[in-house]
Order: sequence, then structure tokens, then C-alpha cells
Amino acid sequence: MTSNQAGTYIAITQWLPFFMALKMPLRGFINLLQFQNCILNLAADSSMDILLTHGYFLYDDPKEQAIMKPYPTLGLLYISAYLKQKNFAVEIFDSTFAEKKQFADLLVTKKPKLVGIYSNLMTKFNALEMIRRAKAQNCIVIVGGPDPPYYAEQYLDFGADVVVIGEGEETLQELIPLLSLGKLDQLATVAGIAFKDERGEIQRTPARDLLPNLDVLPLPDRAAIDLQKYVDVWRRHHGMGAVSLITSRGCPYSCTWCSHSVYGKTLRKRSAALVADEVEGILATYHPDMLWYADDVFNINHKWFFEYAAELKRRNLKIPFECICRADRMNEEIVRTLKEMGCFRVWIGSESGSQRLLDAMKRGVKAEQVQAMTRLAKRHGIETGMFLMWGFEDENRDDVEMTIEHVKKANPDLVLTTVSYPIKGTEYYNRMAGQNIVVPNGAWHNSNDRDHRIRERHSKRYYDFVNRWMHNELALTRLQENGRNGLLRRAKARVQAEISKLGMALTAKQKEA
Ligand code: B12
Ligand code: SF4
Repeated sequence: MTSNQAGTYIAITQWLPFFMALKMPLRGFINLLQFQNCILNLAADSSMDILLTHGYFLYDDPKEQAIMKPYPTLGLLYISAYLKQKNFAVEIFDSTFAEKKQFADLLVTKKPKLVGIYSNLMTKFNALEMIRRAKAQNCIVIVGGPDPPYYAEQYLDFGADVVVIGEGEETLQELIPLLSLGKLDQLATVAGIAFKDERGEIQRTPARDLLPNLDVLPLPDRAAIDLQKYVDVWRRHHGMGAVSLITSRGCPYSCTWCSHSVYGKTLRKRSAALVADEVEGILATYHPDMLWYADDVFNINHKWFFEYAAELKRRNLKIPFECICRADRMNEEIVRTLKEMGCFRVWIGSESGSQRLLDAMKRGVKAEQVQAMTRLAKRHGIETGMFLMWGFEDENRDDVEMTIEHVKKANPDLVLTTVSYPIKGTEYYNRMAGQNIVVPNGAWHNSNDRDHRIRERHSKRYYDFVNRWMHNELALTRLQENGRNGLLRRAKARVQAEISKLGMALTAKQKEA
């Protein structure tokens, strides 16, 4: 699969008369020469077809270091396994525990011809820096993952040569030989990509069909990275070593703020037996203390869920795990089974306690369901975590109060909050952008979707007070429910809650943009 001088020469000579006949603009020709120049990167490591990497550098990120819960990028591990199965020579530069300089050095020493970079909205800045470095070494750069699909033009302008939209396995299988051999004239035959043609214009090929059967995929190539390091970091910081795996792809629900840029609104499950095989392999190789099922939602398909539970039981496999569930797909039997399978913590998407807002989000869930299922899980001895979102669309003070009442009624063990941010490509983004109230916080390469500001929305400071109010009210509820007198603690929480409300009143007029 590697290019050679002759192939490159043929490629250039094949294209030249074509452009001359078309009187191709100079800019397009220069573009092409630059692209060809990558292919002429003759000193490239001929033993490697592609170097895969991502932009998550744990030691560069103080916030992530405070959390210390790293997981590998499963998408890259899937791609690596698939391409190796098709006899491609693949290497992964796993940035998680690395320094940026190591990537730069690797580009110089290994001289990969093709570099594939995963990017999401948080890792985008590092991914861009990696594109720049790879281009400086004349590599051909392919980007994929959830951020590039709706920013294909920007990634291409920034220097990426091809943007992969959707699942990467088959697309890369077709792309690598074409790029390696310089057959740029055939790029248009590859479904699911965007690239610049010889005129410098962006071409998008038809969408690639999603893989109909995930069971044909080989297991993620965990051996390509130092996975034990992840397990050890988890164990050192949280007392339990963790490994992630995914039993499905996609989610069929329509929550308006949720990005579906890779999998659309589909749900494809892997067969229960194959997932159980994977779990057995993980346990035998890495000896983790817990698993994280990285599925968008673990409990959508009940038939699969019970089959999987039975499969684990049959094999006598019970290992503690965390997962995300939808409340409307939970019931007594699901919760009891989760517990039997080893679930020690379930995260339940909640977002708001205001039904008006839940409906506007198209969550398809009732606030009461979330409260009931949170309590049910707790009764079964499962720790509960809740996600909340402030500042969604026209959220007002009443909605905030309803959400706080909701949290008190549910009384989860953990609450994670965020101020809503419109991710490009989502219905939420389109609605906000349609009203002309999304204000990018700087140039595209300097800001991500989380940085967008919403005109006339309360400031981040206001939502800090909202958060404090909610946490203090929850603390009060817990003190009451635990039947603990804690008069002083109650008084403190009450005072803090009142101060937070005052803070809200004082900052209510501060606007985000
Ligand atoms: C598990 C998960 C997490 C976990 C673990 C992350 C990890 N390292 O695995 C945690 C909880 C840490 C997490 C955190 C965050 N996450 Co998250 N997460 C997920 C989730 C649910 C599954 C990821 C996964 O393993 N997918 C399975 C693999 C197989 O799919 P994939 O990665 O997309 O890979 C395929 C394609 O993208 C493509 N591909 C992937 N890489 C490459 C590379 C190349 C070169 C090519 C060509 C193709 C390609 O091919 C792959 C196989 O077909 C996804 C949703 C989802 N369904 O993917 C959200 C998701 C990725 N997360 C998202 C977000 C927003 C976040 C946070 C920003 C949340 C926050 N507010 O803090 C943080 C960011 C953290 C960070 N620094 O990166 C968004 C990203 C949106 C966007 N447009 O970028 C998603 C899509 C959720 C959503 N629906 O909105 N997340
Ligand atoms: S928020 Fe959760 S349930 Fe809603 S569409 Fe996204 S993944 Fe599905």
C-alpha cells in the first residue's frame, strides 16, 4: 500500500494535461502541487501506511488532571483493528500521556506519509496544532471524529487534506491506497468524505452507509496503546482501575442539543455474546476493577439488555461498572438486573426539571420519571449521577426553581452541570443561529462550540450562583433525609443558598453577549 516514485510521477503526469486542457486556475494547480508534494515525501517510513492519533493531552490540561479519569479514544482503536485486519500497517500515537513534542519528533523520525487525526470539539485546538505540524512535514492529513463533519471547510482551509464524515473504517480502507498512490483523481469515488479539488473547491461525496452489522468489526486494537497505563492511573487516583468498551453505535433519540454528526439517529447493537467475549478478554489482559460502558445510552434496547445480562450470568462474569441510562427506559426489572450485572453507578440524563424545557429539548422524558428512577436505583443500592443543563433557550427563573425542586425530589448522589452550548449541526444550534443570537467567541481556530456565547443570556457568573443554590438546596435535602440533626450544617447550607440567590439577583442583568 505504499507509494513509490514511479506512482507519483505517473500521478502527476496523468493530471497535468487534464489541468492544462481545463485551463485550471493557478491556485488550484498550486494546491495540487502541494498535495502531490506530500506524496513525493519519499523518505517516508515505508513500513507504515497510516499514523493515527488524537488531540487529548492529559498532562497539558489542568482541568482534566484534576479529574484524572482518562479513557482511550475507542474510535481510533476500532479503526486500527479494522485496517490491520485488511493488512494495512497502522500505528497509533496515543497522545493521552504524551507531550506534544513527542508527536513533533515522531513526525520527523518516522516520516509517516498519512496522518489520521481524531477531533472533537474539546480536542480540536490540539488537533489543529497537529495538522499544522504534520503538514509542515509534508504528510497527507485526514481528519475524522465528531467535530470535523460540520466544519469540513474550516478543517480543509486549515490544511487538512481530507475530512472523513461518519464511520471511518471502510472510508479509510478505500482512501489509504488512493492517497498513497497519488490517485487524487479518484477521490470523488470514496463515499463519506470532503476534500478540495484541483480548483481549490470543496467537494463532498455522497454519505457513506453505516455498517449494517457491527459484529463483523474486529475488537478495538487495545494492544496498539499502553492501556495498562490508563488502568493504573485510574487505580492510583480513584482506587479502581477502569477500562471502557462500547456495545452499540449511535442513539435514535432527538435531544435537540446532542450531536449526531457521526452516527446519525441510529442504534446498532453488537451481539451480546461478542460483547461478553470482549469483557472476558479485557479482564484476562488488563485486570481492571471496573468497566465503563461508553454507549450513549446503555438501556435502550430491552431485548438486548436482558440477553446480555443472561450471557454475563451464564459465564459467571460480574464486574462493577458505570453506564448512562434513560429514565423512560428504566423500570424495576431493568434496575434489578443492572444491579445483578454489577452496575455500581448509573448516570441518568435529566437536563432540567422544567417539563416545558424538557419538551423544548425533545428529551422524550418526564421529570417525574427521572425522579422516580433515580430513587429506584438508589433503593437497589446503585449510586446515581444526574446531568443538568442551565441556560437552555429561554430558561427563566421559574424553570431554574423547578429544576432545583426536581433535584431535591430525585436526590441523586452526584450532579454534573453545564451551561448549554450549541454544537454545530444540532437542532439547538440551528434554532439559535437562525435567531442570530449565537456569537462565536473569536476566530474558528481559536474557539470551539463550547465557547459560543448566546446573546441576552445570563452570564457564566450568574450560573455559578445557580449551581451553588442548587447544591446547597440538595445538601439541605440530604441532611433532612438522612435524619441527621446537623443544625449548624443546615443553617450553613440555608445561608449559602440565600447568598446564592442574592448573587443571582445581583448578576441577573449581566449578559453573556
Ligand atoms: C464515551 C464518551 C465520552 C467519555 C470518554 C471519551 C473517550 N476518550 O472515549 C467522556 C465522558 C470522558 C467524554 C467527555 C467528553 N465528551 Co464525549 N462522548 C463519548 C461518547 C458517548 C462515546 C465515544 C465513543 O467511544 N464512541 C465510539 C467510537 C467508535 O466512535 P467515534 O469515536 O465517533 O469513532 C468513529 C468515527 O468518529 C470515525 N473516526 C474516529 N476517529 C477518527 C480518526 C480518523 C482519522 C478518521 C478518518 C475517522 C475517525 O471512525 C470511528 C469508527 O467508525 C460520544 C458519543 C458517541 N456516540 O460517539 C460522546 C461525544 C464524542 N462526546 C462529546 C462531548 C461534547 C464531550 C465533552 C466535551 C463533554 C463535556 N462537556 O465535557 C467531553 C470532552 C472530553 C475530551 N477532552 O475529549 C460529543 C462531541 C461533539 C462534537 N461535535 O465534538 C459526543 C459526540 C456526544 C454528543 N452526542 O454530543 N465523552
Ligand atoms: S442526549 Fe442521550 S438520549 Fe438524547 S439524543 Fe443524545 S445520546 Fe440520545
